[in-house]
Amino acid sequence: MARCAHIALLAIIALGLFNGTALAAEPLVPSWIKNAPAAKTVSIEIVADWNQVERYRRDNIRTDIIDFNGYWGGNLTIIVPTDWSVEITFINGSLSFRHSLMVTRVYAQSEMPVKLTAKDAIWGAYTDPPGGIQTNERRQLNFVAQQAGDYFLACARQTHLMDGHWIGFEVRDNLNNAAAIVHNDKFPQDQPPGRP
Ligand SMILES: [Cu+2]
Repeated sequence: MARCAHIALLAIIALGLFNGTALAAEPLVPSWIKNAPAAKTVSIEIVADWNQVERYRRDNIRTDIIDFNGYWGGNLTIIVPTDWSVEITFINGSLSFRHSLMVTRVYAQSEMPVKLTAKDAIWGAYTDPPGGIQTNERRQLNFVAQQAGDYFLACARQTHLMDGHWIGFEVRDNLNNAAAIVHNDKFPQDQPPGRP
C-alpha cells in the first residue's frame, strides 16, 4: 500500500512539474530584436512610451504607465548571451515626456533610488543625458554584455524607475541568441499588448 501511495504521489508531482513547464513563458524573438550570431551581436530597438497613444485612445485618459516597447515594471525580460555586443537604438516615442535608458543592477521596489545618476550605470551604459532625451529623439547605446547575471534596463529620468519605467535584462551563458520573455503574470489583461 505504502509503495502504491508513493508511486501515486510521484505521478502527481510529475504531472505538476509537467504543467508548470507547459505554463512557463517561452523565450521569443520579437521583430525589434535582430540576432547576428556569427558576429556575436544583437541589435535591439527600444521605444519609450510605445503604447502611450494606444492607451490614450482606448480610455481617453492618460494612464500612469510609462513603458519600453509596451512593457514596464519588469513584465518583460530581454535575455542576451554572455560576451555578445549589444547595440540598442533608443527612441523616445512619448508625446510629452523625456526618457532615457540605462543598464543598472537589480533593485527591489523598496530600495530604488528616487533618481538614477550616471554612476549607477553598469558598464557605463546609458543614454546621455541621464535626465532624458526629447520626444522623437534617438540615441545609439552600444556595450558588451561582459558578465552573466540579472540587470535592469531602466529610465533614469526623475522618479521613472520607482514609477515602473524598467524592464528586466539578463546576460546568460550557453545561450544561442538574444530573445525576450514576457511575464504574463505581471501583465494586466486589460492593457494593450506590447510590441510584437
Ligand atoms: Cu522614463
